[in-house]
Amino acid sequence: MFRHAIVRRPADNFADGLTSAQLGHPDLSVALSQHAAYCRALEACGLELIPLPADIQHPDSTFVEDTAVLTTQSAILARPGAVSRRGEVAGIRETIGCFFPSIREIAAPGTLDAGDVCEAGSHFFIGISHRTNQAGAGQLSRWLAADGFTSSLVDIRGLGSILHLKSGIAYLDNNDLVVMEELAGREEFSGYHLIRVPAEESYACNCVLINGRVLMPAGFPRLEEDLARRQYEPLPLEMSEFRKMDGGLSCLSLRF
Ligand code: CIR
Repeated sequence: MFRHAIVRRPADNFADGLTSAQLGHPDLSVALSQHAAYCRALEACGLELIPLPADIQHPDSTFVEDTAVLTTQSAILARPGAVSRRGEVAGIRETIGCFFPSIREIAAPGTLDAGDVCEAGSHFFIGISHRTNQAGAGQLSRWLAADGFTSSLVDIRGLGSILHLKSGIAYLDNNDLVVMEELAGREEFSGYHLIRVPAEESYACNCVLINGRVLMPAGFPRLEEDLARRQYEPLPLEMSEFRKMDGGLSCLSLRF
């Protein structure tokens, strides 16, 4: 059960953020209305929003999920792999300070983008990516173990198609794991019920279960039907402008 969500509206220079997607230039006004609709959806799921002001110093700062791993026990601040994103963490530290008495952090030489961290009940999958290195993953794994959580590493560096582990998997409930085709055969996921997402719908793997609803990107009918058939309640949201910046749906909020 989540109660809160931290969100940060896109800054005017949102389009100057990092991206490898070749989907064109994002339209700020469309991004703002998609962001507003996303916020309304979070509220409809019963979450109280903690809205942060746009941060012009950090064009990628709307992707708040990457800055911290929040568990039922503690908060671990990330150390983003992209230098241009490191400064985003300070604002999040301040925001979560009043909610989490103990805050830990990933330290150099470790790097970790929390978009590489997928919570699956009491287990966490940690992606080793071009943003998250072994040192960062190892530190996180030790902090999680101290709180009684297990974790395992999933190396995604060979997959050119995804930025973060959570671009390709999402844990829902009851051992159900949404997974992109390229990751479906991985040994790491063999104990789960896999909800396989066809290649043409891969972007929709990044969905998130919030208090009974599954927020997912709009325009991916096969996954939407599959989720509905499994008694999940999909709530599709337009994400086109965030996708242009390599952003998934989950990375627009930090839920706890
Ligand atoms: C970046 O490259 O860091 C941002 N433009 C997108 C980050 C998206 N984060 C995520 O999917 N967890």
